[in-house]
Amino acid sequence: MKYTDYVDLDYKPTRSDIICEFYMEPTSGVKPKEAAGAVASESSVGTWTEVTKAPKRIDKLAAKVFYMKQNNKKGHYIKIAYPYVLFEDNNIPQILSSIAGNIFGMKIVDNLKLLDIEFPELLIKAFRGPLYGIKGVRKLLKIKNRPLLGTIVKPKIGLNEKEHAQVAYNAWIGGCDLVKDDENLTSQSFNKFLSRVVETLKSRDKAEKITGERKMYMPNITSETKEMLRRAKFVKKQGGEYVMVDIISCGWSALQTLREANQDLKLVLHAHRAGYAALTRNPKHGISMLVIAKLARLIGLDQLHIGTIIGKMATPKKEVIDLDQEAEEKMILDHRLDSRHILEQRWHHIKPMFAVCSGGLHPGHVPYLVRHIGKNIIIQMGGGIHGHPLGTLAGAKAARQALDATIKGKKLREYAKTHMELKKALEFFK
Ligand code: CAP
Ligand code: MG
Repeated sequence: MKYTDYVDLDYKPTRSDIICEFYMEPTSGVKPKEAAGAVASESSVGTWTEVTKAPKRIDKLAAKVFYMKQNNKKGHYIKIAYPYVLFEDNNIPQILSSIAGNIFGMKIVDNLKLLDIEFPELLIKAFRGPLYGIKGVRKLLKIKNRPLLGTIVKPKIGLNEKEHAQVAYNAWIGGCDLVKDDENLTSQSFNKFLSRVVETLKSRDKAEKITGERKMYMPNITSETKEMLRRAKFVKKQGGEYVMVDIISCGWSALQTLREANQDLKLVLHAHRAGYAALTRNPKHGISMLVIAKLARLIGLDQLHIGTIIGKMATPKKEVIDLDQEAEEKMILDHRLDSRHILEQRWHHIKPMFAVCSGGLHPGHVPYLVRHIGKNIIIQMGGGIHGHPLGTLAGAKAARQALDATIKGKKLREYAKTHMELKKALEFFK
């Protein structure tokens, strides 16, 4: 088959096809159909030249470009349908090696970005999805429908175990529901994982007694896979309910192993996405955050950082939170659009996932986040709490006051008149 044989704009995908949408820029001198066919060929059964005497039946396994729309002078949106048999059930690495593998490096395209994957129910059935999901987390925390408030212990690195536990304690007493380790804190010489977990869970138990609220600690287990499982088991044994993992650094295979182990561990899995922007940030090349979010939900993490639109990390608005018209139509293809962000939309048996908004946030941002992303979110502030002029305890109080005000429909400035910590925060974080 020649590259252009992989293009069939009359093809109607079957219910069992996997459908991938790409943004593609053919290299100069190459016709769009030739480039699109090359992407479909290389990501399914073909290569740069015909294979002599290949069994004819293999042509039936070829992926098909069934949609092409020029989007600008060089760029095209293309959709490719892949026969389900090309993929192995429950094997994310293999799926990505196909539809997100060699094709990014092909000379025939100058740019290529995998924007979305629509999985058929046949493939979705092979995955467990989140163990807790939004409902399970809310039940655990006994928080019915307001956003959850979290913080990241700061300084992100350098505190010893007791100092870490003290910062966490102040954040919980001030009003945070969740406290997490930062993405690059694991088990360094100055702060060993095991003793940090013991110290911080002791603080957590004290904070629960004093506040009468459930408080959760999310220790970062990111490490080699077997070690990660050992650390998760330790957390469970110590009475912890959560672990956090850097999903991009650990890799999809490790996440699938962790999710399998979690059938017995029954921990809430918090997905930090450090490193994601190496894949997603270039709007013309790489893999979208939407794809990363779908894979994380399919595998079965319970909570995922998705950006904040307003914070310090750049997250193109339409990718995961505000679906634009075309994206909304696409969403309706595989499930009814019944919410504002992809992680909580209905998806066969796969439970909805909590969206985590974090990165450069402070109490003044709370109304905007709730207005634009809804209540099924976790609002996390690191510097926005520990950078408060009166310190962590006041910072956590200010964040909780901002959340209380928003839920009560009160303007922050109004509420700040009777809540000193929030007043200070609004003055300080301009
Ligand atoms: C936030 C954070 C998170 C970012 C990651 C940080 O701290 O701890 O890792 O939120 O970005 O290290 O930057 P601040 P994202 O609140 O002090 O910014 O959530 O977009 O993946
Ligand atoms: Mg961080």
